[in-house]
Amino acid sequence: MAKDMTLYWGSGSPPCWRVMIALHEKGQEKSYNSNLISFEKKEHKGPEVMKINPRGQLPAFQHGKIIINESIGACEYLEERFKDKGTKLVPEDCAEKAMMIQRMHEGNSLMMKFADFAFYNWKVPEPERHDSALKRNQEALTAEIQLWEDYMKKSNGQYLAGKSFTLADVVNFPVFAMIFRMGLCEEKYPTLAKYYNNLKERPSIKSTWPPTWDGPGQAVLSAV
Ligand SMILES: N[C@@H](CCC(=O)N[C@@H](CS)C(=O)NCC(=O)O)C(=O)O
Repeated sequence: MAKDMTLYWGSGSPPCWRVMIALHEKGQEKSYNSNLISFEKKEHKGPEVMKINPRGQLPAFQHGKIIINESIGACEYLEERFKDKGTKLVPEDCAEKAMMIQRMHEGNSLMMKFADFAFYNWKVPEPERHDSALKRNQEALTAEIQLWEDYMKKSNGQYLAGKSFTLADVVNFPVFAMIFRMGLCEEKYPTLAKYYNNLKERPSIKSTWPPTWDGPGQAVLSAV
């Protein structure tokens, strides 16, 4: 049967990975055309992707005539569209649902602080760099990660929001996986490390693990 879902994705991109995890959790792993795109070759700026996502960004996701490219939106769409299939990713209970929504969107803050820190050396030309800015970015990221460590202590390192695996985990696990890969110290953040090590064995996560992540990443976060 022809597949009516298509995902263009890039290896190691947390926004792409979260959509893949959602597809797998909702039992749709065999129901979509999976197109791995090379960032290095700038394929994300090619006509196929631009037709779906005019920003030339990944993920680019289409289901029939519906296009939904924003990764968190695509995850929410999949949960809604395949409500009765696979894992239920949104809790019934109102308070648990509120916590899930809160944690899901709070992940943006983690992503932004990670980007400010990690991209500073890569994007700012050397003569324009200041130690004070580097220090400020590092302190902001450390405080942010400590906040998540404290959240996780309350849930004993199991899931980000409540007693079960939810959209909060779908959206944020790829970000934690990326920061541990980039050298975040497991001993310093033991509860987050427990969360990361438990979930990396989950079938939806294991089977969608970024293919370019076979070796260790650049250890830029060891000081955080
Ligand atoms: N808001 C988007 C962000 C997507 C995004 O930033 N994708 C990056 C890869 S992680 C990308 O395609 N970057 C290439 C570019 O912006 O040209 C989402 O979450 O879906």
